Amino acid sequence: MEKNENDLTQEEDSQVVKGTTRRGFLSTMGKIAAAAGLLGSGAGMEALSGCAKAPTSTASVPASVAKALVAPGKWDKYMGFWSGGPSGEVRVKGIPSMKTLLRIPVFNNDTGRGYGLTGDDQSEKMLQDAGGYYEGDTHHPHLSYTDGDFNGKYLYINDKSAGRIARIRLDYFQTDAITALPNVSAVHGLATQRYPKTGYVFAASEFEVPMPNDGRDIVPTGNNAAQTKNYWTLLSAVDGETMAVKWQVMVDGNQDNMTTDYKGLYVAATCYNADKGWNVPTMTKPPVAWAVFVNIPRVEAAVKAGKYKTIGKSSVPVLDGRHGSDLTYYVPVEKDPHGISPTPDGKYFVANGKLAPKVTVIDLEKVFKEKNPKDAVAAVLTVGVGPLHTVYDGRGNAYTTLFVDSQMVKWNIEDAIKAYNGDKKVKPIIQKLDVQYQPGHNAATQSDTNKPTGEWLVSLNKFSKDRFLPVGPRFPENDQLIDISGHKMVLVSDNPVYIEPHQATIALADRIKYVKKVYDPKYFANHVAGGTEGVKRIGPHRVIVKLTGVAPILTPVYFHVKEGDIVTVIYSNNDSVENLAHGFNMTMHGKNINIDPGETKEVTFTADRAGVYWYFCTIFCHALHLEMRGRMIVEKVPGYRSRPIKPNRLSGKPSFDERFKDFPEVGKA
Ligand code: RUQ
Ligand code: CUA
Repeated sequence: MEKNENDLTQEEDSQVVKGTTRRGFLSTMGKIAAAAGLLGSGAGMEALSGCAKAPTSTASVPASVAKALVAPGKWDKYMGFWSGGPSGEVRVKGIPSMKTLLRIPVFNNDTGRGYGLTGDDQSEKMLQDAGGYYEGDTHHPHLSYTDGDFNGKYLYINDKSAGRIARIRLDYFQTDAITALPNVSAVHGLATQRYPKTGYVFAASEFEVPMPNDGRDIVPTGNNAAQTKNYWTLLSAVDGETMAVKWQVMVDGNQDNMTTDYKGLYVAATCYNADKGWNVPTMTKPPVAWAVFVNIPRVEAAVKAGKYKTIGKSSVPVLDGRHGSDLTYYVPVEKDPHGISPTPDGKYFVANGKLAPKVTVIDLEKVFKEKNPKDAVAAVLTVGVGPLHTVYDGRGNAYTTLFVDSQMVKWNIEDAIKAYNGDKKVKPIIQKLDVQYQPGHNAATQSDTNKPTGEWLVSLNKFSKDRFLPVGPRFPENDQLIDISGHKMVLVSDNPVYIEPHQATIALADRIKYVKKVYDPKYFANHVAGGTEGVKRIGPHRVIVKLTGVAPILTPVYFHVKEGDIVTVIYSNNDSVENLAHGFNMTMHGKNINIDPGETKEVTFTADRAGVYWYFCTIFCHALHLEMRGRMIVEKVPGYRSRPIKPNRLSGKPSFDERFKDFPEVGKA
């Protein structure tokens, strides 16, 4: 990273400790925390502020900090959905407390939740059917809509690592569908139709590839312009209910982020790398790229009229939306625009310049109408260096992250338009607030709807640097909570986060209205009723074990199989009590699942070594939770070549490399 004004020298650092720089925030926070009773003693105070003496108790708790405290037993007003980057998951948070409520596995393997390759059969199959990858890169979570506001049914998320999108049901908060898109290699931007409802889920593919990508268009001499000229990206539309791919539009450039309007007419994607470069100099050379608008009704009409092609083995209609098509409209934006989002009044899209210190306001009344797309630009405003994403408070103001400047800038949309039109009196920029450090996305309460509440803003900072106790070379990121209810933004809290959220979306908790706390067993065709448990051989090497859990009783407590049997355990949690989950772990077979109350799950493994293997409950469910266990007895089969015991399991050799030579021996440090 280049050094910027927010990187502190040692001298500045000591000033911070004394509270004499603008970074005196640290010690201010200490006073606040002490006054709020968050720190038990002067010693705690010392750790936070670096002051030897505890401050006097005259400091009062700022209203913003007090407002963000959610007392024990109380609930947050908002529910936020965070992506997890290469962790492949989605996280659910309470806002303003910033407490993480749940992690939802999506494109990953999660041994805690028993999801994926080492988990239950259904999630493993879902990932297998969508390409067979057990990792993903989640960036952009978007909720489903009715009439421009969240309807609480679904959350959708992209996978940048394999051209997939997934859906999470918001009754059970679990991933229920993954769609692999044809002809694309990476989905970055994702957006849901806001009106009249979702409707379509749109996916913007980022990395250009030959179409189809089957070995054609490969120039033997390696990376060169002649080769990349034949690469393309597609903007895909998926039905949000059936998760079927409906159509794809080929566009120019490579797509980045995307968004939809509040009338159901347009989806637009920003583009960087307008000239199809293949390395940093060639990708960043063009001074202007664009936001490409796709006209949804026109595409639908073209599909109906059969004006499309198909690519390779896929039967999905692909329409040509490259320059010159009447399906698309390319609005120029300086320089390599990144984030794009609709103002809540439905009038504009704001595109953020990334490599230009500017935001571009695009008038939605003028797209597809002005002959020259340049004339659809309502304003260009210089905001600061590295603008990436913009959100709104519903009072006419926008908040843009400045990655390089490490700031959040608040600006007024109509004033920006007036200034652009020559009004010298207006000052569109209201405030710049330092954030710690390098923000990517931001998220504000209900900002993604036509009913923003303008209460809280979160800055999703990519670097935390000096903000937390050191934990080795892997730093947490820093999500900062900011009060935006007043004229000025006020920083309220720092929150360390694990790798690596991109976007978040924050809904009033009452919008997420279908939440269920137990499963109804009748939805499971394979439900195991009490009294029907048992072992059944259904083939020479195929065994089904029906199991039930009712805390703390597991039935059966043992079963016999033969070496080489493929065993499927069907486990019904027959506790119908809220919050009473069981786990099922088959020792030394690499499988663990969770079964929530009322739920039935299946897990399949090969009993490939004779012996006794205990299975046990992995969720602390009862005072006799430890006793909730049983045995799988695997009988020897003469001639069967069992799974070998790996030698390193006996030697327990530590991993070792040169860097540990410096590590002090215990007692000698
Ligand atoms: S995009 S900040 Cu996917 Cu901005 Cu990450
Ligand atoms: Cu069931 Cu622990």
